[in-house]
Amino acid sequence: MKKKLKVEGMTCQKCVARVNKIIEKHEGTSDICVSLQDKEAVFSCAEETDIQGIISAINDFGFNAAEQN
Ligand SMILES: [Cu+2]
Repeated sequence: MKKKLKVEGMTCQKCVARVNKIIEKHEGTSDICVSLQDKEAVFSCAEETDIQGIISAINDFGFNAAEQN
């Protein structure tokens, strides 16, 4: 399934790469696309993907992530 997260607080491509890496590390994710301009992260995920875990991990880095439909 597709997932979209609103991610506030990214200021440059390093932030984008960081968020990308965090999502990538979580099980079941693929086709990750993080946009600085749109302030969002779109990716495919599986049943076992821990979306709340991804959100917390992103927030731990000082960004502000929230689930979006
Ligand atoms: Cu940055």
